[in-house]
Amino acid sequence: MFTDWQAFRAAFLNQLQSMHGKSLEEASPEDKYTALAVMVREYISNAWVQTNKHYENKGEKQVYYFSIEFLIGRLLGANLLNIGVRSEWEKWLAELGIDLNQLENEEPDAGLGNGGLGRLAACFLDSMASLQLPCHGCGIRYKYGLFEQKILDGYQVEHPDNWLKNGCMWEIRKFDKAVQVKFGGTVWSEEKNGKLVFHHDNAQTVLAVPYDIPVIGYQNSTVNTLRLWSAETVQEDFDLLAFNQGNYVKAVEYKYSIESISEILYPDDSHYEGRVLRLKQQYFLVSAGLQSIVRRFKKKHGSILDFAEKISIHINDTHPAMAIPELMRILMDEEGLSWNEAWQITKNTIAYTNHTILPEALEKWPVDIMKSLLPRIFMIIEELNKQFCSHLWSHYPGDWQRIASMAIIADNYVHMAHLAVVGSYSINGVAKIHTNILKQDVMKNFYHFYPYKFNNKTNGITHRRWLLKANPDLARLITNSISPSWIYYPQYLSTLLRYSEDAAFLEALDKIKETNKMNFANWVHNKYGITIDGSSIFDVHVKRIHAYKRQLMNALRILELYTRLKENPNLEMVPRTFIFAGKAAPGYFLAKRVIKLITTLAAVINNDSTIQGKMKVLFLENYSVSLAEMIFPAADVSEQISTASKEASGTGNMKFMMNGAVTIGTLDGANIEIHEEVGDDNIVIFGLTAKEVMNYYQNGGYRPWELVQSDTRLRKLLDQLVNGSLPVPREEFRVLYDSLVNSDEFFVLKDYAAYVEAQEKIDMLYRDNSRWNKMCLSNIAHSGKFSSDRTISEYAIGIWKAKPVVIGDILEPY
Ligand code: GPW
Repeated sequence: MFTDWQAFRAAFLNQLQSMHGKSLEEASPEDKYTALAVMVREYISNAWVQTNKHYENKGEKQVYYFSIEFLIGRLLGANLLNIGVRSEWEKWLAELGIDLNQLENEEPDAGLGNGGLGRLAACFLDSMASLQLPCHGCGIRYKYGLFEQKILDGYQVEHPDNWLKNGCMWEIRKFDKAVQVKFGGTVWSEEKNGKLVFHHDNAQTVLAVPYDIPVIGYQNSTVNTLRLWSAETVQEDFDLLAFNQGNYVKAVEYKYSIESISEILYPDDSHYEGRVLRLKQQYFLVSAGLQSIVRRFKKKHGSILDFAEKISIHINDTHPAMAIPELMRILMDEEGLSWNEAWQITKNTIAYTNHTILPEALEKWPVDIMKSLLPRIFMIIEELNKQFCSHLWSHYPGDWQRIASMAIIADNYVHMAHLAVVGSYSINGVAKIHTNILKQDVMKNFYHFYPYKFNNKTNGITHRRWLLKANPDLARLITNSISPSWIYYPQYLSTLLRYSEDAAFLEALDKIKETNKMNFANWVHNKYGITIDGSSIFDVHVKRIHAYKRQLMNALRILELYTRLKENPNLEMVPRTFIFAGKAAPGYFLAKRVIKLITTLAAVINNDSTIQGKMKVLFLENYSVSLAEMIFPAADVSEQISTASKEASGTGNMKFMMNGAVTIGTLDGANIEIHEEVGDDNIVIFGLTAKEVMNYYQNGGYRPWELVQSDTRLRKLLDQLVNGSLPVPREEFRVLYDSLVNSDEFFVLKDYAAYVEAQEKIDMLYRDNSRWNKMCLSNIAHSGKFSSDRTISEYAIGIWKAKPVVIGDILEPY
């Protein structure tokens, strides 16, 4: 710890000089950012080493969280906060004429994820370290993160996200810990001393090099590790090709083909694409991760037979499900265990979280692709499938239909969710309703067979990043009112309820929201030149653009409101600012058209002076973790309007709630549990229930065209999409129109009237300022349940059987 400003100043200036050869006056903001990041790194380096030592010496169970995505965002601010020096250093920097916020903005926003699934993994890491749990992340170091979104002429345009171009300040390359991963080739076996020995010939070998990123716990000296793997050529392979055969160009091509494995993050969210490179990424991650875990385990422990007692491997959805056959392979082919020994260990080591019931997101890989890319892995899956099916046969003799519906390999595909269920000891959904749908519907046959494996773990978010860091004024008000205990025990937020009738407190809450909204409005003005009314309702819909999330329903209601306002300029309404942000997968045509519809509405409405600024529409470019951190604190209304049953949980809903926004939402995902917490008076719920939706899917009976025929208001509204009244070519929105009128798979039209009514209720509630403030307070006070600390404690106790390891007070600068 620096004793005073002088010491801090000397260290900072010294860092600038030694890293960049510059004085304070000469240094650029980026120079200052990197200097500060190095100071943080040095500050925690001892604790990082000590944490690993403790874990090795204590011999407590270790958990590895495997995820194809970690949407960690910027780390400087969060790290300073968790170390516990943020306010002090901020003050000291200010005395040097430096704005810490500005330095934080120099950091590239690590976008190694698409949306909820990847951000959940990042929130989990923060909670694991803050709860002093020996849990680590295992992922891929994509050279290019999720594309950068620009809006050009109202359309989404994708640009590569070269986030590593100036290096990453947090990673440490560990070349000595590299491992080899094999693809292709042929596998053959021979019997030796009564055992089958497998040989893998002519495989392509890829070098997996780990880069470690520290994960710093909240003021507790725990520094865990996020290990990200990068693909490189084995040097000798490259040399052999290039020099021995004199084929330099071929050698370079070869190098690129290998490195392509960790080149880009696939931009699909809740949708899989059966691309070979994606399969390669998945196997690369699990093989590298498992090899390094087994190696480390063997260094410290006696018998590999104890593996499952000492290690849990958690797979974040099915993307890392090949961890199951890969662990089998390592245990049998490399450690010499029998099939049965390996199987006992594997199925007691792996735990699986399912994040969706959307059929288009359930992964399945063509048998022929898997067979040729991963011959040994496919063999193991085939054997697993054989044994599982015969096991099923003995339980359900003659019930072919049931067995076919549960097989791991069926119709020439490997069904990854089936593999994950069979090969793990725990399967969890991410919100109560989602787990119930898994048990009763999507995985009901599996639930019948393995009832003991299924459990629920409702998602959460880290309140440190999403409240303490993102909304410092609100955090201060809370701390001053109820003590800082909520930071360690977020459930204590409920003690805020004693201020429900306290006018001064509610006033303070109101002021903070007002300030956050003004700051946000200023930022919008500077960036887009658009003026928004800080006293209007900030109605926010931010998330991936997806048909089931129904941004289209919101857009339709905006169009209708605007039309009504044009007809009646004196329409009674609280002015509203509709704020959208989110990326569409580059190949998702309908989602991209929805963006164009929103930007078109924005262009028309924002430039129409006749409506006296009562409405504004914004589509903010490039939704990312750092943009999200600005938006949530400024939101009044949280749009959570997915078709019931489709959103497994949602986590944005929790971030809004924690920042005092009121939810307008369907009874879907975690909205249901938010509703349970805050009660009817503090949330606006509307629309079909999951039961009703699923009943329509199973039994039919919803005919959108009939609804449109019988409802003049809907017909008029939909006509506006295609009758030339919007300033776009006439056919521009025909696809949206058709998707609604012909099938309306996501019940936009069916829920529309209820949605409009719910929005009118919001308008009415907002007019009663003191009532609204109480609603905000209730949401904040009940948000403790949705801290990922609660979620991770439940995983640790209920699934991993992992215990905290106390490191002691050793955070030291040098
Ligand atoms: F399809 N989710 C996501 F299940 O963000 F794999 N990306 C994905 O690819 C999938 C799920 C997958 C989301 C869910 O849509 C969301 O409801 C949930 O809150 C989040 O995962 C975290 O559990």
